[in-house]
Amino acid sequence: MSVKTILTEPNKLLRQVSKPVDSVSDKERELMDDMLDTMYDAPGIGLAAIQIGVPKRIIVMDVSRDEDKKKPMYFVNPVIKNKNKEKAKYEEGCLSVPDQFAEIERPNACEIEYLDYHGKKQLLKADGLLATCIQHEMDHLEGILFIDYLSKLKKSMIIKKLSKVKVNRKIL
Ligand code: GNR
Ligand code: NI
Repeated sequence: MSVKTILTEPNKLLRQVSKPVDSVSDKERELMDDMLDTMYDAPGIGLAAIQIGVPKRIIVMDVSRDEDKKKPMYFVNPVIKNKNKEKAKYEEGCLSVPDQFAEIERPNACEIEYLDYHGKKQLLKADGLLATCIQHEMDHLEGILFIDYLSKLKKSMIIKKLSKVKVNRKIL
């Protein structure tokens, strides 16, 4: 179990499409453990494997926001089966786009089929924050970031800011 470095925009790896996992073995479970450590350390409510540089279709989440009652969730090869036609707006942030937030509109509920920590097939009905977060994470598997939904101007301003922050970090 260890905390990994989270990649931040601009970084080409974040734009890679992640590959499906053949089967959930100890190697994948070790990765999921590291992802969960990294997510709690950040702290965040979700993390996709590509955010620590691993292009596999694996996501961890915990939307419980309760230090004492942790509810880790693991998703391998998730597929959205059903999206609600109704939309909801939610103020989103991303560990790979540090300190930037924007309201993003997405289907307010969805159904996801996936393999769990033990490789067992599961179906989950999600709404509210859970639905928002799983859709945000599944975008990462396609190389999509929430800033891609903003206007060209807003997006380029954010990327410019993040590039400057990176340069400053290297100098200091
Ligand atoms: O920690 C996170 N919070 C969050 C808030 C609103 C919508 C999505 C998220 S996911 C984010 C962690 C992250 O970047 N996951 O990829
Ligand atoms: Ni994110």
